[in-house]
Amino acid sequence: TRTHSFAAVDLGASSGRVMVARVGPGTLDLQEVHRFANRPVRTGGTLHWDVLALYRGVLDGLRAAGAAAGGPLAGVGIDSWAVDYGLLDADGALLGNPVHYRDTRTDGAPEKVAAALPPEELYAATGIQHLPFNTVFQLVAAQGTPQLAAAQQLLLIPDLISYWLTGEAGTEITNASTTQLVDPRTRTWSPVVAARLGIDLGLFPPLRSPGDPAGPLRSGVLAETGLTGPVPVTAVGSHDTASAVVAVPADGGGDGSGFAYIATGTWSLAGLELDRPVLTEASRAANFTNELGVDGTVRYLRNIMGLWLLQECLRTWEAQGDPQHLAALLDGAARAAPLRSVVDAGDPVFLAPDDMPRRIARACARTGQPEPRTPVETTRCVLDSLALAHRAAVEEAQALSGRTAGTVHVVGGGAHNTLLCRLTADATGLPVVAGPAEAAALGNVLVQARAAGVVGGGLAGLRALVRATQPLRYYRPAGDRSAWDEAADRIGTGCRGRRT
Ligand code: LFR
Repeated sequence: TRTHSFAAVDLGASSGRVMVARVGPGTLDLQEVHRFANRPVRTGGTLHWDVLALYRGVLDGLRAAGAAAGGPLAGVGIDSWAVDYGLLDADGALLGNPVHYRDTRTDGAPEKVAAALPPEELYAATGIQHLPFNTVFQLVAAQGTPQLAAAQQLLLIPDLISYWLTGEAGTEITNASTTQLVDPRTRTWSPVVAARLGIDLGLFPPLRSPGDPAGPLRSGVLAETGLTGPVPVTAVGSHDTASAVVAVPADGGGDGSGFAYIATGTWSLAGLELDRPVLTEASRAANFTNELGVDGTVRYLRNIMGLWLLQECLRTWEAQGDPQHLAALLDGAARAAPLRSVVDAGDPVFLAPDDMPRRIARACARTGQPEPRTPVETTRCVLDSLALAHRAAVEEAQALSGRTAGTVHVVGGGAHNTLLCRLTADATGLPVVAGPAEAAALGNVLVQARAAGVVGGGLAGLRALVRATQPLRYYRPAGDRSAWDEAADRIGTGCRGRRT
């Protein structure tokens, strides 16, 4: 059988990569062809994304993709982190560098929004968890700035890259849902929310769904990358988490008990796939989100601070002249005393870039636990805390949705982290299936390949292809579950969201 080569552009908070996959019936073979750093830049007190450096990385990656494919490229798809955007003027020129969601410009914006639209109503209309950096808060924070006044169009990050590659503008729906301006029941904009907050929905180009054409690469892009046209760009689940969930290797044919997933990386996104949103007050209180997924699904999940906690520790130690090797730290952490101290991995004190080991130590002290003193102890504290937060999210998602999960799938970069996977199995008391690590890129190419008619089927069919082709690792839960209950009690997260 013939295979076709598709390129996936996957932009993460710390690095971007371009991957090429050979896809055909029974074949899914992914290769990384280019990886580049994503280094935010602070100017004038504002933290920005260096979006032109990212675009250059995309162009370099597409050139490498063409070389690796050794034939025509059958398509390109783009996914990235959510919520952030660039503004364009009437000529389509970018107005300023997109602002990073970890920037402090949204301080005070949630209070301003709440005054115009109470959180209960905002949740009932959008089903999106409260994260202080949601696009609504960024837009309200930007109200009155000359840049927003001059803007004719708003493009979310993957849509901006797509626009530069093709000259055609659209708003992909899975990522649009993270703006907190979309109604998850109708899967279109909520005019009521926008009107109440003074947000002009006319800034957004028309909505697109995963699988929709997004235009061919422009001739200038073909010339710059050495690719032979035409090369179609296809809308995929352009929110990286939406693409990652497509590639969860779950067995659709099961016994009625469903699966939970944890998409790991800078964040851990832990929850369930549903066919309709849960918009109850209990769900809001537990801060669960109803982001839109591929094929009409809902990603019912909670954001957990994720491996950002560890990345930011590594950056701090390095800056303090005490650089650490991740492999050695994880080795040490695996042998360190378990559950000595834990922190709430959902606590917004960890959101902004800053001295992470100190913030972790202080959080431990505040809750009457021993402060981790060495990098190994801090690493163990982070991983125990993440596993504890994974457990809470998996359990509460089931309780709030009335669905059950018999397996936990860990996809994304954390699937390589043996200790994190083992602790997640122990904490949840459920078997963990770890992999694929490059779930976002795989979900990206699978949606393209299906749109091109190269593979068929619904999500179950795409997932069967992932299961049959990608290496996976299995972890059986072990140990004493009551130790995790006791640790959760120390930080008061054991029953978060189950209180009403
Ligand atoms: C993960 C992710 C999360 C989103 C966060 C910020 O990469 O996309 O899903 O909440 O980044 O955009």
